Amino acid sequence: METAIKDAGLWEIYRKVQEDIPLNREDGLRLYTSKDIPLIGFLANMVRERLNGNQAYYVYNQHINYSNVCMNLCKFCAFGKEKGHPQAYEMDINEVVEKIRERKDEPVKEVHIVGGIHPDLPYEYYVEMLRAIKKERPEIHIQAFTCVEIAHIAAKGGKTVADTLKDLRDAGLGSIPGGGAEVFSHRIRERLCPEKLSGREWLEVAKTAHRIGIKTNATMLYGHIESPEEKVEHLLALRDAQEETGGFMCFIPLAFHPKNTALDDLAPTGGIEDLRNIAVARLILYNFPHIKAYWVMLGPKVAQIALSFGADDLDGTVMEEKITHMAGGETAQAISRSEIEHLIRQAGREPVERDTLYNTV
Ligand code: V47
Repeated sequence: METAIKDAGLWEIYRKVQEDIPLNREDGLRLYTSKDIPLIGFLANMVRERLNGNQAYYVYNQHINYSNVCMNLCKFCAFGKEKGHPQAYEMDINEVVEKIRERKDEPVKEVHIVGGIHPDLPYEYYVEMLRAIKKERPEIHIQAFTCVEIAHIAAKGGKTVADTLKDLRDAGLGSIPGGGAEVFSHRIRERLCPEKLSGREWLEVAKTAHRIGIKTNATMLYGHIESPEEKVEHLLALRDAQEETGGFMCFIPLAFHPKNTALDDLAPTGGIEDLRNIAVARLILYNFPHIKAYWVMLGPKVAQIALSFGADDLDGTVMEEKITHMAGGETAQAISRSEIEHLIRQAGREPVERDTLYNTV
């Protein structure tokens, strides 16, 4: 093994991994350009097992997308629609609560709620939505509104991000999902999502949440026009933010799905690319407790293999996912608890059902 690692030019990285020394930009670039995927997986697995042993987590959750109306219309997104578009929709609060009620006899621990950047929904809509969900199902953890939505909600209310987060928390917000980070690079944002919150602003919202005690996740959308340098910069910026606040729970590399988007001439990601992005994230983000292989985007088979390439979490049962499926995702809409546990056991890992904050259920 040691000879293979030396021959692959990964010796220095192996030594750092063994000694728990943070990898630097050059290491990141080497990992993104090396052809030795099994060895990169081996290195990432060392970190994964040091942090999470043999455990692989999943959560019994439910997704609700309250509206797809969006002013940003990012080029990589097939979900967002302009107001007035025939496929545009928005749910009123009763409809959102009805979605919660439909699953009330199931042991759902988390509801994951995201939507577009809606031009007219008022501040109170978001606050009331959380309150109404908590009234219907007080014990459920609400993971809602990406950092991009939080900044938008704050602007709607004429409030600071910190005050908005406090209002949302008082109404029932438990934590914040990792969406909207995309790739922080100016070049990418200019070309793909010029209307969106900048990378710096996204990080500022996340850190503000952490400072008032709200945990968040982080993502990176890969497989479009990004370069290895831009991905490494993205990961290092997240790592630095985590050094400051410690408020990130989990990092999720998101595999770009091109169908029905303005980038539909691009090919979907391959399995090797998916596994590499999981592994490099695990290796660079030493201070992130968890790396999620989101089965909805990776497909259950690649997600299962990812459990040996740095990932320790498969997300959850999900139910009714729209963002990936509108972009041509062919995975199922939901997966049962026994199917997830089977995937995990077959990978030689021990399934652990968790709540959103990674407490064992
Ligand atoms: O922000 C949009 C991405 C994100 C496409 O925090 C696309 O645990 C692929 O962030 N192909 C939303 N991706 C989803 C998300 C998420 C999902 C699951 C768990 C968590 C978590 C977060 O989806 C968006 C964007 O980056 N996205 N369009 C597409 N065509």
